[in-house]
Amino acid sequence: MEFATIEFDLEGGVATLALNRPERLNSFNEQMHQEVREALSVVERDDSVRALLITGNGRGFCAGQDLSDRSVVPGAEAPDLGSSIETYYNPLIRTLQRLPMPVIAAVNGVAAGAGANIALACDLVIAARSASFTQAFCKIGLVPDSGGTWQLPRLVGMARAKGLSMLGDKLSAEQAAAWGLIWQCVDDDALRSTATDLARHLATQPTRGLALIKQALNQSCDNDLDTQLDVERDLQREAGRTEDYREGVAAFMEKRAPQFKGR
Ligand code: T3D
Repeated sequence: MEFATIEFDLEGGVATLALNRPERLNSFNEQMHQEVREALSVVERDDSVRALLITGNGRGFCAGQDLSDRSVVPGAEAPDLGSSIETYYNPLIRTLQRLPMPVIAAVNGVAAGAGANIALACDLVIAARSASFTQAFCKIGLVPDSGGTWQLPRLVGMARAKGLSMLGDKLSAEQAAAWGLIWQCVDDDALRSTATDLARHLATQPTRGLALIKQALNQSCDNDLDTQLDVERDLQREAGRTEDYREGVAAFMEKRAPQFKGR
């Protein structure tokens, strides 16, 4: 598929989506929102896709909203940012959470504003050592969006969530990994291969089981233990009915490598 603002590729069960407006640090304009949405709808509909990798081209991962699309000249009517969030950012975050497969963010450079929180909405975040995360919203009078106010306290605790959100300082990839904000920080030249290897590995695993793990963990933050035990029972019931579960047990008993199909 041909796009102007992203690169999108399907190979060996892995979909790779690279944000591709490097001259603007891959910030989002409407066209990029539309194209990302279209690519993700392909991922959602295509049963052969078993892992999604999101990255950015150039020296940034994503700088959030393209601010040059926001008219702030004196006398201009204030833009309805709520409408932008409702139309674009919230559906994007909901899609990433809903996708029944692991979503990996390979953060190649600065991730700012919504760009940081789109990365954090992915299931596994790997960042290059030179990358950084900034909740840049406060510097222009805005509130962290794209799920930032939900993710941050859960990932790093309220004290750090408030510091990150109210100061907007850049957090290095190393610090982000040390704080548990992300899964892993790797050397710059190893980012793409590490993320691709991980995506390829996951695409050979029991994908439906992984999707159920994602569902269980995403729900857990809002549930008490009793409710979550019920969630686990129901999802385990579903997992136990998959072909991959049967294959996993059979392979274990026969002392051979399993061949998972994602069914
Ligand atoms: O509006 C709505 O729809 C509501 C939703 C909002 C969601 C949001 O994401 S709001 C937050 C928007 N993002 C920001 O506030 C971040 C703005 N960018 C920065 O603070 C810095 O650029 C960075 C910290 C990300 C990186 O700094 P640095 O020094 O590495 O790069 P730079 O020189 O600032 O940027 C390089 C170029 O990209 C530059 O263009 P130029 O001068 O070379 O022609 C810069 O203007 C451009 N750029 C970077 N970020 C944006 C951008 N252009 C438009 N929009 C951007 N967000």
